Amino acid sequence: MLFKSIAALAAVGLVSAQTANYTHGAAHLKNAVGVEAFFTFDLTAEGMKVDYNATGLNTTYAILPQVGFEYHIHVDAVPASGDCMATGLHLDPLNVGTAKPCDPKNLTTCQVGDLSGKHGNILPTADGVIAPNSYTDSALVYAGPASGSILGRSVVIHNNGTRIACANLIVDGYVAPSASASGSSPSATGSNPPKSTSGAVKLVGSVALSGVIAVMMLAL
Ligand SMILES: *[C@@H]1O[C@H](CO)[C@@H](O)[C@H](O)[C@H]1NC(C)=O
Ligand SMILES: *[C@@H]1O[C@H](CO)[C@@H](O)[C@H](O)[C@H]1NC(C)=O
Ligand SMILES: *[C@@H]1O[C@H](CO)[C@@H](O)[C@H](O)[C@H]1NC(C)=O
Ligand SMILES: *[C@@H]1O[C@H](CO)[C@@H](O)[C@H](O)[C@H]1NC(C)=O
Ligand SMILES: *[C@@H]1O[C@H](CO)[C@@H](O)[C@H](O)[C@H]1NC(C)=O
Ligand SMILES: [Cu+2]
Repeated sequence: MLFKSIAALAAVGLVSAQTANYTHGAAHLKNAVGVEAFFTFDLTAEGMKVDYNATGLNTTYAILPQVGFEYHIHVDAVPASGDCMATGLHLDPLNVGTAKPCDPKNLTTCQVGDLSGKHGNILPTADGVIAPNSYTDSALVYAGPASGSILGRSVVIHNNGTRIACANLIVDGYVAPSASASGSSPSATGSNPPKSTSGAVKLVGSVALSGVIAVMMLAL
């Protein structure tokens, strides 16, 4: 029993030790009719720096050109089929929901994944170009899979609600847990409350080492 719980702690710690070092991720969206967008996510001392640019968001798409396009981090990865509808809801580990619109002046009203709600819609020029731009968002983290991190997620662009392009957020060094590893799936957040394991996952670094040592000692 003791061994089991220490082993579990060590496993959690190991996951955190691996995730603690992630600093760079990127999503490259491309759809069948010429929309192409790049988003990069770089961890800095100030928070997550998001850089982006896009082409092809022209009048073919701009149902509401004056409003531009919404985009979000969605909880689930894009399946092999490329179906953006399969990416689930916005990343929302604090369960803010969408009943009230996101007020960028009061971030507690915004879902973590609602990037356009917090930072504004992307507004293309008449020829469909989004010039390179960036901002820093400290709500975005590369922490453990159950903590609302952006590991294993996707980026989706909408046109007046309709999902027009999506891509996985590929994080350097991160390999998504296999489908069989149930319970630690990145899709665990969404609009649901964070899983009860999320507190444990926040025990990072030192716990990993002490847990490993404890297991090694017990195993002797
Ligand atoms: C994380 O970074 C530290 C310091 O650079 C390094 O020693 C460690 O091996 C890295 N861990 C992983 C899992 O890459
Ligand atoms: C919109 O972009 C697509 C893809 O680049 C292009 O084929 C089309 O001609 C463009 N339409 C306009 C009105 O610029
Ligand atoms: C758009 O972003 C990608 C990825 O960061 C970059 O390689 C590319 O040069 C950027 N395009 C422009 C026009 O800046
Ligand atoms: C921010 O939004 C929350 C949730 O709706 C609300 O309780 C709080 O009063 C708001 N704060 C400000 C300063 O408006
Ligand atoms: C935008 O979406 C809303 C809600 O679905 C819909 O009522 C409206 O007609 C759409 N606007 C356009 C210009 O298609
Ligand atoms: Cu979305």
